[in-house]
Amino acid sequence: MKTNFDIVLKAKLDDTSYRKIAALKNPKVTEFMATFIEHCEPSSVFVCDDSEADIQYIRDKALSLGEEKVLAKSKQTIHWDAYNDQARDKVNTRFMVYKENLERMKSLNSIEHEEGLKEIMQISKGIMKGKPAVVLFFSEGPTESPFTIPCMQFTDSWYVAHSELILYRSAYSHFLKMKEAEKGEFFRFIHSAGQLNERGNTINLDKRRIYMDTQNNIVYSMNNQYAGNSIGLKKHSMRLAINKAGNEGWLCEHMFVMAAINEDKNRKTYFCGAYPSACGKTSTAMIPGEKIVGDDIAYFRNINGEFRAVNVEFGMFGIIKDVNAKDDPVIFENLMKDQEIIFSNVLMGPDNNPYWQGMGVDTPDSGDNHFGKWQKGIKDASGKEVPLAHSNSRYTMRLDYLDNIDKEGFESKNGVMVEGILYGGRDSDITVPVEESRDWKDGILLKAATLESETTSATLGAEGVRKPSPMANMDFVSYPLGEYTMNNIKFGQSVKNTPKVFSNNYFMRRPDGSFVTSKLAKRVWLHWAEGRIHDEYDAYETPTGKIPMYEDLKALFKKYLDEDFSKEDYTYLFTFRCTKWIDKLERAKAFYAKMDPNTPKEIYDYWDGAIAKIKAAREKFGDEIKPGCYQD
Ligand code: SPV
Ligand code: MN
Repeated sequence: MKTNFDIVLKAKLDDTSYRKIAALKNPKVTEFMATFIEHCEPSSVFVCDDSEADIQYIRDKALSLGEEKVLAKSKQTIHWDAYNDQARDKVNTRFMVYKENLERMKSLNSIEHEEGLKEIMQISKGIMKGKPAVVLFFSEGPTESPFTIPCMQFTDSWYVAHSELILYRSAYSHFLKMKEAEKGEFFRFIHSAGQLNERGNTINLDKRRIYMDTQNNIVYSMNNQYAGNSIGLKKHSMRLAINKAGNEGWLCEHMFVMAAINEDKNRKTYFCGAYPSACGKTSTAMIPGEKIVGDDIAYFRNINGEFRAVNVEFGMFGIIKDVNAKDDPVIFENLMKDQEIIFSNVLMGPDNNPYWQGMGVDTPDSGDNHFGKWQKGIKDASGKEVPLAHSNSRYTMRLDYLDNIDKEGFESKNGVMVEGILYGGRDSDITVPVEESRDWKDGILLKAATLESETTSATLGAEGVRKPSPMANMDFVSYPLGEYTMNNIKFGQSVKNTPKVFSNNYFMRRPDGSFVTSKLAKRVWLHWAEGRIHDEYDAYETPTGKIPMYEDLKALFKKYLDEDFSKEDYTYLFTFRCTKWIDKLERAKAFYAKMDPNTPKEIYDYWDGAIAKIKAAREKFGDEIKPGCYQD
């Protein structure tokens, strides 16, 4: 260890922590720690290994420092973020880009590298003064596997540390075992919640910055606490991984991993799925009767020619709004148990229990929440009524608490072989509930790249506006969209068992505005896709893919939901709407042109080909083509 680093570390680490770092014999770890100890000036630094004792130390510290409070059930805790720190700060999240790449990264929120570094170093100078900090080691994906990305987190938030210990696999021993050649290859995260008020919340939100250096694999996150801003291992790491994957020929996707279970046929088929927020991602991963591997982030690798995926995470950071006994029985039941869960930004009632919107129980009229002392009807400084919990309030929980977890897939070092990919958007009148793509490229360009979500009454602004959301990944794609889309195409074509690609849309409405099917119908669409993968159903052609036949769906509705699916609903749901599809493709073209002016011509040519095909179909069969009435 360099002597000056050694002096810095010895001044802030006790003997045990110092020995843990020395044992790693990793100069990059030492340098990172010493640099930010000197710069951020924490009062001490605790080094966490993989032991239960260390993890308990962190849980206790989050409580004694007031970042979390114990709830009525003693293993459950609650944490509040500042009133204006309740979601990802998109404006202040930027990529640090070297001058020569600024043009290429123009449409992604970027800052010139030197300028960004100067700003973030200024903001973080002495930011941890008087606060104890902690250093932790994690793995994205299973440890010691072909998927592993080792990560190091340095933070002064013990809530962040605690959350990460629930959400990721601890990997101090992985770092211990690293071979010399591997020691420089890991992601580094430095975070500070900054100065706190008496409630333990970040004061200097105007200086909230999240700066990502994808070239050196470091993320600097300052003056925030909301997990999407503070937790290095989640969306910061994801942006670094997307870039790394692009350079190395694999993929990091904003997807769940799950297994569809066909009991009659005794088979298990793995699916991954991307859905923009509020389009059914978690509820698809949690369909009753199926099995979950992960709900948010997946890595895909070609392993011996197979398309294989892992869930990057170990836990879930789920939206709690509308989780109730009826709609999400498995999660709800777990949230009611006395087990380790961090509730964030919900209400702590007078009985010290957590309460949230859409919980399906009577909720108290007062308590403590992200606003402070809360009473029903209370207004914030801008005169807006404060709800009992924020709509982005969450629970942080290990996945292996769930009894529908697919242990085999969850624990597999080589991931699972994926046979189906689902891209699910939200629109009330275009995309059919399930449609299979002709091939992989068609899937990426017509299903993934054209994904859209429609604004609802729950979001600000006008209702019914279609917002493009390619691969449901736009907030995290860390290099130009056209290149990323081409890498998606290439990856699927590089494997032997290219998965089948399907689109989903759970939100088709009748002209009177009512939904055509119940929330449970997603199980039927999934099982039709499962059957197609195993060559079981015939399908009708459409200009954009293949759709189910009525008799097959009728049988599936009966089998899985004991419902009689009517021919009228089928025809309405699966009608191909030519003009609407043409408009959708035009929106995708405009979005790509805006987001990446260098999008390859190949992509636009493909869409123009699809548009020409739909126009020809419209000529021949009319604007609305009923299922079975289209021919190529
Ligand atoms: C998402 O917004 O996609 C999330 C939550 O999974 S956050 O951690 O805020 O990104
Ligand atoms: Mn997510």
